[in-house]
Amino acid sequence: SSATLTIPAKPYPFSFQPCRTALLIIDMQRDFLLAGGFGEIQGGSLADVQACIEPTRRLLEASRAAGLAIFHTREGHKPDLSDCPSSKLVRQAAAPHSPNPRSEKQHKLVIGDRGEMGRLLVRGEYGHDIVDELKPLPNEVVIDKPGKGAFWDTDLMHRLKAHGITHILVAGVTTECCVATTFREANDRGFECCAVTEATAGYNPSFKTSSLDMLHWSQGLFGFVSDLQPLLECLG
Ligand code: TIU
Repeated sequence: SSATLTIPAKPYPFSFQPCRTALLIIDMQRDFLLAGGFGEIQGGSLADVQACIEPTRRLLEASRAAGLAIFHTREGHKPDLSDCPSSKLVRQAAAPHSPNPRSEKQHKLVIGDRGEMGRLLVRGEYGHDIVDELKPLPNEVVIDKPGKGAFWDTDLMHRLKAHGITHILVAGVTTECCVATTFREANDRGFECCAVTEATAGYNPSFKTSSLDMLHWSQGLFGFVSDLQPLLECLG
């Protein structure tokens, strides 16, 4: 609809037209949310990130009913890892040809290694796909991205423009990593963004709090942050 909706938000109310607004759900993949996945291997708290699945499902349902454009993203790489820079591999664990020696502190498995849900963060693998609760519908956009930010090396910008999108509701995992990076990229490209508190989570609670605080600090440095309930009431 072209009516303007307004919800309470920090630092001040967020107004948007549903026909120009997308729901962008970042990386709600098994590899980040379920046992045996990449997130758990990185040392992430699964209880924290799993707590945002149900709120995100409710937000997705309300957004579908209100006619918002729905965009999902997945972080991952080609099977030959040609799109995974060595910087990304070696920060997690020593890559096969890295000049850096492997340290005890690094993780046992790296991107592309075989985990319990297939090769970690590799496209086409079971673990790389979105959890059942949030499975995309055929008319929804799925962006496969090699980086943390969803604009880097993807056609997300063009897909949003093709839908006439000016405003974005942002959900997903992890708040401190791919959500914050994408939010900042979107702000630089002129999109008005609002993160939804219950529909995002990180691998420890203080990272989530700080990440959201940074987004709206100083009269909206990068954008807005709202709670789920007022948004559901406003969309419904
Ligand atoms: N989706 C996302 O945030 N990817 C990550 O790698 N997250 C971490 O917290 N590492």
